[in-house]
Amino acid sequence: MTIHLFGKPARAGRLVRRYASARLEAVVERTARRYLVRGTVTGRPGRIEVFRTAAPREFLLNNWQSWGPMQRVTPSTRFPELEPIVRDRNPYLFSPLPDELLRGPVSDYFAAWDGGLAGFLTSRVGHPFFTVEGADLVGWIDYFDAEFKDPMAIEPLVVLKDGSAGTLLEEYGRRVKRAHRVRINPWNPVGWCSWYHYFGKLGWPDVLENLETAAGDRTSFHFDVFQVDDGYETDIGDWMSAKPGYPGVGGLAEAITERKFRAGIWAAPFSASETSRLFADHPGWMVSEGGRPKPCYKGWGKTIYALDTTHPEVKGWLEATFRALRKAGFSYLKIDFLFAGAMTGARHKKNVTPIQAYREGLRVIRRASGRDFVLGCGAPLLPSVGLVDGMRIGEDTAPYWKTRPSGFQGPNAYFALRNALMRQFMHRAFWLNDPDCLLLRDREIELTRHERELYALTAGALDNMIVDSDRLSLLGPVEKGLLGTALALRGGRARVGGLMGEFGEDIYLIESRRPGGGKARLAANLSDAAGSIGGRTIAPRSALRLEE
Ligand code: 9PG
Repeated sequence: MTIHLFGKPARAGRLVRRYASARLEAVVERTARRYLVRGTVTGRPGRIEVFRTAAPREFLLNNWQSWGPMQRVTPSTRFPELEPIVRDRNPYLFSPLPDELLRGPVSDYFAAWDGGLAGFLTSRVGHPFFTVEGADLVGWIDYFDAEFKDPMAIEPLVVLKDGSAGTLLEEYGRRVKRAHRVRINPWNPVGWCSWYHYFGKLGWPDVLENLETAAGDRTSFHFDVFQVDDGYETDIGDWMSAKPGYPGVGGLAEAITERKFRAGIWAAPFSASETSRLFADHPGWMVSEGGRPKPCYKGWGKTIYALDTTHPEVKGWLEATFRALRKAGFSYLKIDFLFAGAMTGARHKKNVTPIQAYREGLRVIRRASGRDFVLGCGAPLLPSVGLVDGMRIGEDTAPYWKTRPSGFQGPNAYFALRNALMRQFMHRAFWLNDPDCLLLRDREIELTRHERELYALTAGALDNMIVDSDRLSLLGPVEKGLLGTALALRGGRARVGGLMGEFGEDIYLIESRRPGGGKARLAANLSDAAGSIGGRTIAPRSALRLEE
């Protein structure tokens, strides 16, 4: 692989580059199997080319945030061919980069293929990404319009060769872990979440009913945490104010902790809706453009603005809000729509990149949350490493496999599960992976029994977080048994084979080294055709446990 670094053939040693308005100094270390590039930049670098090589015929592309895909692409894959999650209304959701860059494939943070990987180890200041230019794969760091008076460390780049894409991703994961000194929370949660049965219509009686059911059968449900999702709050931004019919945010936590569960709550802490009290009281707290709050995205039928996390009063408010939630009794905090904190726009602090601003906000939440469990969602991935305990690593699951009965194409169980397989290398390296909820019910659902089993067993074999989202009274012995089986599969060191299509399109093999020795193997067929691994046939959309 011929490599160019900062526009010239790569060689070990020091290098200096002068740009129109910036200066870069770097050190390139080289060993037989890798390059490591570190350095500093001063001035106003804008978008700088770091890396260039011949584009591989196929590679694994990664999107910058939780809900975006990781998927196998070719250099000619066009951006709109990517997963059809609701991106039309909210283009910003999928990238902090301007539209003209998004016509071809854009891979954020890293690109991996059989035989090679190029990946940035951090995103603390800049946004690192890869594009395809003609026949080249090009790695960039975007510094937006920030200016650095003093030398600023660039995001280190590692280039690895020799090995399958899967093996190289695991090595990249270990290096990212080391670069952030990540400490993995010893508690790998098991819990319940309200969203995928009740969605926004969650009422207080629903909460009580499920609490009673969970508390009444602890041996089947095994839940440590009971998490109330979106639906309890009066508006986006007003997190301490529960809807009429609820006993208040404090009463909600109390009802849960009284029944000896950890209480979990959902919030979108960097978002404020146009109708919220937060926005009415503090329009000056929002990221702005032309002196006015800049709309960030549409949601809940409203315009949503992004909080300026560099503003001292916003930091004070974030700190106070999370301390208040914990004081009320919550100790599991699902923080969602976090990408809003990294929107481009004008902020109180000048000369910070959107990524620095995002991390300032997330650090406040991390500090205010102490040792309680923080679950990131809708979050820029690499900038969050080291600041959250768990992370959603795919888009939302759904009570149907690919298409809604209405024909609507959007988030679905298939995309969610595929991302969990693709991003397994992040598990216990970046954080604990949240593959999104298990849906086990056999009524009020479009998933077949095999599809539900496939999801649950895969999440278990991957050793991921396990959170069920059902009306619990709908679960019978079979469904409860499946939850138990999924949980029993956890606890091993799991790796995924098949990321480059080795076993056929959308067929994966999970190999899990058990703590006491021995290996468990699960074949996961996400495709619509039968497949085979080691002579065993695996039916479409189903999982098969292979003997040790
Ligand atoms: C609550 C939900 C759940 C879910 C989260 C997140 O693009 N969109 O319009 C979009 C809407 C909702 C969404 C993701 C994307 O889901 O992932 O688990 O908490 O919010 O509103």
